[in-house]
Parts: sequence; C-alpha cells; structure tokens
Amino acid sequence: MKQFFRLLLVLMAGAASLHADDGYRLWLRYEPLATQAQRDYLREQIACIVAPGSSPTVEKAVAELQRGLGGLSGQPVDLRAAVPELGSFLLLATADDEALDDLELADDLDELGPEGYRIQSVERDGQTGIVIAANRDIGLLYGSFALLREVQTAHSLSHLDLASKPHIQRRLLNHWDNLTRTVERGTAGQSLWEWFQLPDYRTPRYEDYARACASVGINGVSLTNVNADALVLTPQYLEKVAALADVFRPYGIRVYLTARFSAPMELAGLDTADPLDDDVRDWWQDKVSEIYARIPDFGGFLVKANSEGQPGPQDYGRNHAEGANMLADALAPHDGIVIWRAFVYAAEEQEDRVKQAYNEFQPLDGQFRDNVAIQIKNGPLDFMPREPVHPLFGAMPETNLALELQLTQEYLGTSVQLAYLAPLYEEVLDTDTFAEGPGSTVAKVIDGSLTDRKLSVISGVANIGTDRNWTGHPLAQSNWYAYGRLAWNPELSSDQIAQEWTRMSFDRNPAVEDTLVPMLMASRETVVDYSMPLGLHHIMAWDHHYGPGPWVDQGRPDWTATYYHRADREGLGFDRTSQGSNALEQYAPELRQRWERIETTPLNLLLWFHHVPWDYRLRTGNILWDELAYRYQRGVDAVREWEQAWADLQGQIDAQRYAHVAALLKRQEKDAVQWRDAVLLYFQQFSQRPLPAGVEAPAHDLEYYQNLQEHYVPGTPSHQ
Ligand code: GCV
Repeated sequence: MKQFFRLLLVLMAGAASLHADDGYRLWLRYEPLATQAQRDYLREQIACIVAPGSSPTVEKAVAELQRGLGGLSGQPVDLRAAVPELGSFLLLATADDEALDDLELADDLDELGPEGYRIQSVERDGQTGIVIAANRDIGLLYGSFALLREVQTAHSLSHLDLASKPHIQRRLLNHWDNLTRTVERGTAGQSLWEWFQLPDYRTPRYEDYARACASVGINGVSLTNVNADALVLTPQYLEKVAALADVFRPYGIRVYLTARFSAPMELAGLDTADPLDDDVRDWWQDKVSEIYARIPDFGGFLVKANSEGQPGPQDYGRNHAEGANMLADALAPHDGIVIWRAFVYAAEEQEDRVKQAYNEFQPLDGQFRDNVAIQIKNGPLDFMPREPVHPLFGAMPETNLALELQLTQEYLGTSVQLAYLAPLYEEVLDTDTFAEGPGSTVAKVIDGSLTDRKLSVISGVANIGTDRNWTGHPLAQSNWYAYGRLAWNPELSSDQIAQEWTRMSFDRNPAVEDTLVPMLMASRETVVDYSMPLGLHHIMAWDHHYGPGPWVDQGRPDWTATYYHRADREGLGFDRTSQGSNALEQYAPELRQRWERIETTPLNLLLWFHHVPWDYRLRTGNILWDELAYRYQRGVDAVREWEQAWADLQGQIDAQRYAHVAALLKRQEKDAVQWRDAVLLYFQQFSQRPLPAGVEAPAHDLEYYQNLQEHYVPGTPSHQ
C-alpha cells in the first residue's frame, strides 16, 4: 500500500518550478501537476464548478477553487449555473440547496455543525461528480480548501468520502502587534496592519492573509499586542479595525481586540477603572455597543491584566474573576467573549514563579462567566523550548480553559533558526493531566469535552509580518500551517502535518519530502539539545532572549538565569519536589509520583524538577555532566547534518528558497556552537569536570562568550 502511494506521489510530482520563488504564496502555490496525464486526470474528475449559493463566502470558495484547480490542472475551470448534462462536476451546496436533493450523501449534515464539511464522490444521471456539502457557507469554504489539499498532497480523487468539523470553536491567532507597527517578539518584519493607511487603503495582503488562515481553519485574529494600547478603542481606530473585519468576514474570521484595563481612565478621564464601579461598567458597556455597531461579528476582548506592568482589577483590590466578568457582562448581549490570560507573576512574590498563576487562578474556579475563557500558556513559565504542561490544565473543571501556544520563536531562535513546532504542540495536547482519570488530555480540557464546557478557545502567538515570505524563515511557514491544522483537529499527528505542508510547499517533490520531513520533525528537539536540554530553562540572554546567557544574575530575580538553573558545586537544576519549592503539589497524584523522584522523571524534564549531582549516573549510563555535554554536542551535530542534507537538494528546490534556507542553516550551526560552548564553559566552573570524549573543545574562553553582544534583535520591546 505504502509503495502504491509512493508511486502515486512520484507520478504526481509537480512540474518542478525552479525559478526564483519568494515564498509569498505559502502552501497555496497551485503549481501545475507534473505531467499532462495528471493534469488531464484532474480535468476529468472536475470539469466545472457549480455553486448555487451566492454569498461573499461562496464567492471566495469558488474563486479559490478556480485559482487552485486552474493552476494545478493548467487550464481554467468553468463556473456553471447548474449541474451539466455532460462532464464531471464539483458541486458546492449547503443543506438547504435543492441541488442536493437527488444526490445521496452518506449521512445527513447535522453532525457537521456550523463549520464542518463533507466531500463525497457522487453519481447523478450517469454523471460523476464531487460534492462539497455543509450546513453553512463557511463549511463550503473550508471544504474547498480541503479538496484542494487532497489534490496538492497527491491523494486520489476517486471514491472520496471525507467529513470533518473542528474540535475547538474559536481558533485564533494572537498578534502582538503595536499600533506603531513594531511587533513584540515578532521577527518577520513589521506588523501587517497598515494603521495609518486604514481604513481607506486595504492592501491585497490582508486578503491573502485571510485566505491562508481560512485554508487551515483559523477563524479569529486578535489584532493587537496584549501589552495593550487603549488608542485602538477610540472611534478613529475602530473605523480602521472595522475595515479589516470587512476583509476578513467572508473568510469566516472574526476580529478580537486587546482591551487595556485602564482604558476608561485613559480615554474618558474617569478617575478609576475599578470593575465594580458603575461608571466604569457603563463605559465598557457603551464601548462594546459602539464596537458592535461597527463590527457586528466582533469576537471579543483578549486581556493581559496585572502582569508585567499591565493594569488590572487587582489595582483596585478586585480579583481576576471580577475583572473578567465585568467585561464579559458587557460583551454577553452581543455573543462576544473575554479571553483572560493566566500569564501572571510578580517580581515581589517570593514564591517560585512557576507556581504563581495556579495560586491565583485555581481558587477562582467556577467564578468566571460562561463567556470567559482563561487563556493559559502551554507551560507554567513562558514558552521555553520544553516545559512540563501548565498545572492549571485540569485543575479548573468549572471554567473554560484556553491554550496559548507560541508560533513566533521567542526562545527557539527567532526566524533565524529552524524549529518546526508541531511536535511541541502535539506533546502538550496529548499530555494526560489525569484530572478526571487517565485519558484527561490537555486536548480534551481545551475542547471542553472533559468537563462539558460550552466554550472552547485556542490561540497561537503569530509569527507573521511584512517579510515577503510572511514568516522570515521560509520553513517557519510550517508553524502557521501546523498550528491551524492542530487547532482544527488536535488529533492529527505532527508528522502527517509536516508531510502535508512539505508536499504543498514544494510541489509534491518526493526528494524534498524525504529530506525535509525528518528535518522538520527533529528540529524542535535539536533546538532543545543545543540550548536547554534535560529540562534546563530560562538560561537565555537578557531582554532580547536570543542566544545563551546562563550567567545572567542581575536585575529582577525572576528574569535572571541563575534563579532557574541553580548551578553549584554539587549539581544543577531547580528542586521543585516536596523538598524544594514543591511546584509538584499543583499536579495530579499520577504526575506528582512520576516527577517526584529523579529515577522516574523523564530525562527531558529532569532539571526542571530536580537539583541533580554532577556525578549522578543517569539511566543512559552517563553521569549528569557527561550527558549534558553529549546533548549539546548532539544538537550541533544535527544541524551540521541538515546542512549537508539540504545541500543535496540543490537543483530540486527553487534557487531563492534554497539559498535562503542554506544561509540560515549555516547561521544556525554557528549559533548552536555558541550555545554549546558558552553553556558548557559556564557550568564547568561548577562541575569542575573535563568535557567527555566526543565533545568538541570550545574555541574561546568563557569571558569571550560573556562579552558577545547582540544589538537590536528584532521584536525586543526595549529596542522598539
Ligand atoms: C507580550 C514574555 C515575553 C513578553 C510578552 C509576555 C506575555 O514575557 O517576553 O514580550 O509580552 O511574555 O506573554 O505577555
């Protein structure tokens, strides 16, 4: 069977388009299939498109199909008013369209919900056809992208029978974009939103962004930085926001805004933003009504409150529930929601930073309104290359819990380094919290099924900017793609998604697939190896977060590296067991038991939970110090292997993307070497042990690495 698909893939390999390619088209390239026979086959399967509906969304679906099928088959595809007497057809129809009447669909459509679709091969009066059926027009658009994906990934079009609906209702990108167009932690150019030009000029890029999002099922976009600017809530800016919402609407995408908690004071001169104050409540109610008058499908507010200097309800002695509920009450009549972030911690707090969010939020379980979701980062610290799952997942059964993932690679090498993040997302989604017994995965917590919650939300912090290829690193487009696919269906595998994305982005070239998919799949673990292996965390450089900084020990303690790695003459790592900070107490007994002892803790979380002696012999047979050194070396070796593998693809990939990635891999090797040498030299001061055989000696001394300075790293707030 595998052989058969392989053969099909080879046969359907795209006509190698080796001219320069700037990556703008993302995975929606639609280059012609490789041979005339394949193009003819596609034409035979779909000779024309029939779409009885005429909404803006249906128009977008038809336009995409014409663009896609036309491109892939090399010939324009007609749009017809009715199913033709002769020739195969592609019919797009919602449940109430008469065109479905004499066709037998496998099941009725009720199961598909508002956004799902069914794609099925059918026969009518001896004619063969394909039907995309849905309850709503947006399902037809999602189904159209799914059908195109089938062709782009070289799947057969005969006997089609696919049905799909999203597991999570609200699937958002969170842009940390400032109104100045800088992007916090964004490393792919400026913000896409041209605020000064809006609402009058709308760059075509907005629509291409919306197409890409819809193609993977993303249905919400929070436009502005969570470190919020109240200006976006003024009439002048709401008019601009409305213009963007108008572009996104046909693609099923709602806009959300970040609400600065002190906005009533800043914009209306109120002397308080106390959520229980009547004037404050009235102000928000009026503001929300004003927003809905302009944007009837406005999604709601995303709020960062009482965190890293942002204002919030605690400034008035109120708690997070009181703050969130005040906004929720204003939004509820309009079907809007509040996404309230749980990323809170305080410099003055003596408690282990990773325990603080749980301590604040868990006691509030059951106190939030039904239209509030608490948005929790995947781990309890801050998007590290690896963290254990956040203990709040599973600990608030009476509350809607949303998952926040990061696409932008703040701690994984920005858009300079290759890190395909779907394996990280998958690891988080599949983690068992044991909250309601075995099988209580994070995926089930956030899709609401575990404790029957009615609102489900997932967010990804965008890695998108004005760079021509959108994401800076040409291969980082895969993270946008993968996030959307997993948000739609958290049960997909990262491997399958990598394969899909590679086929779509490199025109079904099997040589590229054979090389690139394993590279993508290994990349996140490789970054872990050469930067923060064995559960190390937060040992990056100060402020801009690029490169190593295990020596950082000045400034706010919980922003230093020494707070986290705790290296001393005895060993390395943060003791979070009952003997230490006892962060373990926040997890279910099954996880606690697993992580309480060094012997049973997975090596990839070892130093997160334990302070381990340098000469402690691990189950690999190596003592800690040697294992640490081997992992750093392994990371460097992997990057070198990719460079070689990528070089073998020269001539198989267009020159522009080939050269860009080749240069970035070279830089990644340099960076990996720097991480290895700097960190090992630094920890060697404590371990007092030689590097084991097979680990390369550093080219410089520790002082050299400590003196290296990166200036103006893109996305760094203090440089913006
Ligand atoms: C938007 C980290 C980042 C900040 C970011 C913050 C957050 O601290 O370094 O830039 O601010 O997370 O998620 O709110």
